[in-house]
Amino acid sequence: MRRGHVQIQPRARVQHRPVVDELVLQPQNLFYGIAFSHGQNTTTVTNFCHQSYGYKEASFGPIFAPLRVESFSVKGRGDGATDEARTTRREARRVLEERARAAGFDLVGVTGAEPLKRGGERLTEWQEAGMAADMGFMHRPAGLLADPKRLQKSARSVVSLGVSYYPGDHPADEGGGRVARYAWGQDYHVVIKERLKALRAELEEALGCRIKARAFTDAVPLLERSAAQHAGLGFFGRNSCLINGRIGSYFFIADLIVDLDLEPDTEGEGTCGKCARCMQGCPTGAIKAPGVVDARLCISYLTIENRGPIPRELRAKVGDWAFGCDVCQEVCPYNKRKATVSSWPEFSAGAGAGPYLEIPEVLGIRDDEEFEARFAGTPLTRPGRAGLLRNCCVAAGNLGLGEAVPALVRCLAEDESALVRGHAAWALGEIGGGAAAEALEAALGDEAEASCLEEIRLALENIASPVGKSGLE
Ligand code: B12
Ligand code: SF4
Ligand code: SF4
Repeated sequence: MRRGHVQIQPRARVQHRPVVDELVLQPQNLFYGIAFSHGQNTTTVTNFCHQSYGYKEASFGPIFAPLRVESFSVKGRGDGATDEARTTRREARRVLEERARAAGFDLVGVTGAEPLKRGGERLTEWQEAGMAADMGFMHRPAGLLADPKRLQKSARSVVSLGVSYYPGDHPADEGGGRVARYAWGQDYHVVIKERLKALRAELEEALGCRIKARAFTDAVPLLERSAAQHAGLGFFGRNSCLINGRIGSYFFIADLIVDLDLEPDTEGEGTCGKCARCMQGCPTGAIKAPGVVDARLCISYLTIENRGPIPRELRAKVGDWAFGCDVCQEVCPYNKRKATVSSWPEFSAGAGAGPYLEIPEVLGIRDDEEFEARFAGTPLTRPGRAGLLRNCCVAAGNLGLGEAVPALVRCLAEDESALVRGHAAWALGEIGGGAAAEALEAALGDEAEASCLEEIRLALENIASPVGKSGLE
């Protein structure tokens, strides 16, 4: 909706009201909007829209003395764009809902572009406690991450959209590296952005005006969960995920920051009640308090954003997760009852890497080119080749995967990345057996990197000791 103002003469009956009220139009009037007076003779209408769209009202916060205009004649025609559609924020909100649903979004909500105060405060506490780990993009000041206007100066509303990615559950006993559900299919950043761009174009057409918008999902420094909660998409669960009473929490949040005035939704409400299953079930104890996740301990961080080694003391707890983690969502009663399979084919298991990685195959990827060819277009490129191989080493070690030993031996001997060699050594130490011990002994003589030498020594000690091994060749 374009904004502008139009001068009108308060010729007929103009009643002063104590609160902002709607503008009741006579058929001959061209604009709807909020009227306020400038002294005796002039009244200005702002946020108007064209009558031909048939909107009945437009209400706004009190700016000046509010008026109820029951009849008036229009002197000017606003910003002159007479052919452009202008609609009230309520109607624009209705159109948004309709188009967003047609585009496949499961949840639609709107909030104003004001700073997210509570979210910003909680973010600051989280950062100060060191829980942002080394994610550079999460160390930005709360004033930036909590303020949509820092992303787009002309922002008036934040449209928050939810799209279910739930692809079903992991098949049992596949013995591979487990992939979190949100990453089974194609790269959601790309897929959703395309639909957001199309949605914006559709809105421009439907509303007959140009819309300045920033469209993104999980890509820009904004507290998306906080904005989505304000926009009514759901409530914060104890696992810190946003939960929607109708579809649970397996959904992405996508945003359109726009220069439109849209009627905002009421905040999302709900409760975990007495449940604390996620806090009890988290394998690493990462949920430190209700709604507070320490990224340093979270398997999702350790296997995706972390560029360094997975701390030795946490490796066993990572289990077979090779990319991300769903435990705190799997145990959630909201998901058990409400999760329904995504209607977006791009997020199905067949569209990307699927629920499990074939560990020996991934461990055989020796260079970035091959890695790109295998995983391009999926979220699994995020940790990079070395990061994903590191994760597969840990999963192999925890699964006691004898069939991965030859690939691990090659990683230890040949891989250019010290991160991979070190974790391969660890995995061989966990799996144990003659071939693993032999490869570790050989590597002890060949390895130059201190951190790897340490891993090799500890792995040999682990093999020598009968305690603490998770499997045998
Ligand atoms: C950094 C990040 C991570 C980090 C840190 C996670 C975390 N909990 O902070 C790591 C890598 C661990 C991670 C993991 C995951 N992530 Co992530 N992540 C983000 C990112 C980029 C920022 C999150 C953030 O701001 N964290 C800082 C903390 C302080 O913020 P917060 O957890 O949102 O906490 C808010 C609440 O405390 C809230 N709040 C305000 N008032 C109140 C009141 C109460 C009572 C409570 C409880 C909370 C509350 O305000 C805070 C600020 O918004 C967002 C995208 C984005 N730009 O927002 C995606 C995002 C949160 N991630 C997402 C997903 C899908 C995941 C995973 C499920 C992926 C996976 N399967 O492995 C896991 C879930 C782990 C978990 N339990 O959170 C989705 C979540 C969708 C949803 N329905 O909630 C998002 C929104 C991406 C997207 N656009 O869809 N993620
Ligand atoms: S994603 Fe996994 S590790 Fe992270 S908080 Fe949830 S259960 Fe814990
Ligand atoms: S598992 Fe229970 S406590 Fe955790 S988010 Fe779900 S309902 Fe809330």
